[in-house]
Amino acid sequence: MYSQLWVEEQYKEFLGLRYKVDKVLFSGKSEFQTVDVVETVGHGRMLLNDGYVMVTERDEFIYHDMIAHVPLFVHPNPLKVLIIGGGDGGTAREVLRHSKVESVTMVEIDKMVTDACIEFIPKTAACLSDPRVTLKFEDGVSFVKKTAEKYDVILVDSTDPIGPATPLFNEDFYRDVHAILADDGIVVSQGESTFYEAEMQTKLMQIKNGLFDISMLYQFTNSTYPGGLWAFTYASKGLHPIRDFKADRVVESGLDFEYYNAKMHSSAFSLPTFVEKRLAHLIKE
Ligand code: AG3
Repeated sequence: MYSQLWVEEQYKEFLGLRYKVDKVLFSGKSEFQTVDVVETVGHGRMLLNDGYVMVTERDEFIYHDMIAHVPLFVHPNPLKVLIIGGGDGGTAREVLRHSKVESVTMVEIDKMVTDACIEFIPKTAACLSDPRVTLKFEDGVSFVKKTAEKYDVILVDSTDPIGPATPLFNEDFYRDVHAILADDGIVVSQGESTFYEAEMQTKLMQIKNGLFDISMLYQFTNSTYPGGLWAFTYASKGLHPIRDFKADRVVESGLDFEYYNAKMHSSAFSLPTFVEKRLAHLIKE
C-alpha cells in the first residue's frame, strides 16, 4: 500500500496545486495563521502557511538566491540588513553568506513558523543560530515605525497579502521603510505572481514608484508557486540594479550558487511584453 495522502494549495478559487505527502511533520494554529510542515514525495519538506506553499526543500534556493543576492551584489557595502518576515530562515541564510554583512535583524510576526522550521526544516532555519542574527518575534509594521536604526538593505520576505502580511502591501509601511533605509539603501520585496496577481503587483510598484528614486521589477520561476512565474520588486535611493552592478564581485566573492549568477542578475530585469505594457509607466530607472 502506498500513501494516498496529498496536500493541495488552493489558489484564487480556481487553481489547485497538489503534492503527494509521505508524512505530516507539524500542524499548528498560531494567533495569525495555520502552520504546516509536511514531508512530500517529490519536493522534500514543505512549509505551508494558511495552506499556501511558502518553501519546499527542493526549490527554495531559487527564491532565496534571488531575494538576497541581487541587492547584496549591487550595494557596495551592505553591513546592516533587515528582513521583515522570512520566518523559515532561507533569506537570512543567503544574506549571511556575504562576509561583509555584520548584522541581520529578522522581524517575524509568527514565532510558530520559525520554531517549526528550526525543528523540521533545518536546511533553511539552521542559520538562525548565527551570532550575526538578531531574531525579533513582533509585527514588522510597528517595528519599521518605531526603530531608530538605519539599514543598508531591507528585504520584505512576506506571505501573500492575506492574513498577517496584508499591511506589508500598503503605502504607510513603505513610507516607514523609506525612512529607515540608509541613503544608499536598497529594498527588495516579495512581489507576487506576475500572471495571477497583476493588480496587487501593480499597486506595489505604484507605491515604490512614488517613494523611491529607482523602482523596478525582476522575475524568477518557482515550480511550487501558482503559475510558476513570480517576482520581486526592487527599489532604492539611487543604486541601479544593473548599472551599479559589478559582475566581477560575484566571482570574487568565491560563493557558489545553484540559481543566481551574474547573467541571471541582469536578465531577471528583462520583462515579458505583457508585463512591460502593464508596468512601463511605473518603472523608474
Ligand atoms: N514567501 C511566500 C511567497 C508567496 C507564495 N505564495 C503562494 N504559494 N501562493 C516565501 C517565503 C520564503 N522565505
